[in-house]
Amino acid sequence: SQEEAPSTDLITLTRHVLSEGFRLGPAATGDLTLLLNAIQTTSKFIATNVRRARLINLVGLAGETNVQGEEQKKLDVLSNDIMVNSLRASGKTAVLVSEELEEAVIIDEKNRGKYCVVFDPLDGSSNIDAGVNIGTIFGIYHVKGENKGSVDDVLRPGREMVAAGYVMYGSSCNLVLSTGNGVNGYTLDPSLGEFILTHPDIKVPSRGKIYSINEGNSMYYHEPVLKYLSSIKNPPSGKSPYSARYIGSMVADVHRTLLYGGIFCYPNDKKSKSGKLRLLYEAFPMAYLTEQAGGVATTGTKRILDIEPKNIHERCSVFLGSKEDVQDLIKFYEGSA
Ligand code: AHM
Ligand code: MG
Repeated sequence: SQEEAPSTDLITLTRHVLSEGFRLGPAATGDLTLLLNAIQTTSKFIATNVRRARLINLVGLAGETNVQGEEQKKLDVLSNDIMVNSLRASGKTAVLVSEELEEAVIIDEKNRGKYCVVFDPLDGSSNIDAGVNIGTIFGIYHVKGENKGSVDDVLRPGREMVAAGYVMYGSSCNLVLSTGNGVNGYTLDPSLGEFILTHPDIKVPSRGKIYSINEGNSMYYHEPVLKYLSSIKNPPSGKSPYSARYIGSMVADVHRTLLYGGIFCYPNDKKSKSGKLRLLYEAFPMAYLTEQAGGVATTGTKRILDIEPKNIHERCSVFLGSKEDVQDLIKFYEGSA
């Protein structure tokens, strides 16, 4: 068999984002490209630390408790520090919101730019010690008008984001990004230290065969969720039931959903009245990517991207994925199924 010649025309993330900028013409200042460059660098740095964690004793507790009362892992703390430092130093940000920090960070005048970044520096922390996929999730807003940057600039519906993405630290390091013009996936080539376009124009299949939910919470679920789950597990004769896949890392579960289709759920229930996932830096970016890939993202009764946040760490119910699957779920909430 003939070996394929290596490509001599690599499309790196920076090249790709720059070409999007050309599309915008003179309106593009290049600031978003520079901001995304800072995010790429932090991703490579975090990826390196995740990979070395077991060797350099970063696994385990940092001895601090974060806003949500959870114990912080060393890698969480480190990843948060890496992101805050790099985003501040980029000179392109005005407000930062991190899952790991109780208050929003307002950037000092000297370093201030026009963008606000909301992020979960290392999501899926329960999976760290087992070496299972974890990730970084981020969303980007432009400050309102000529604002200097305040919490108000991030208490806005997710549909106003100018970009969103995630990085998955797994068998390879993948960065999936949307700047409002579809979704693209890039894979880190460790030898080049560059993210290379490997998954252009990701579209979530209109229907899938997989459901993804922590079914251990069933006893707390509301009626529509129970009925929906029953419908996909007990289909009319002749049809196959759905397969269950649940990693417990939102980035990995959403990544699979975007590529293979199906539905990812983290509903609110009788115990967790608002659900578990955080609106600003978990639900919004993933809803943004899902819609940009042609899928649907809902709380069950409302489009996620239309929610008006009241505080930076609020939570929300999440169902996202293939259009037809999520629409089936919505019918149970409407009582029309
Ligand atoms: P974290 O921010 O503390 O890591 O929690 C978020 C994670 C998501 O990645 C994942 O979808 C969910 O929590 C899993 O929760 P559960 O263990 O309740 O199923
Ligand atoms: Mg998280």
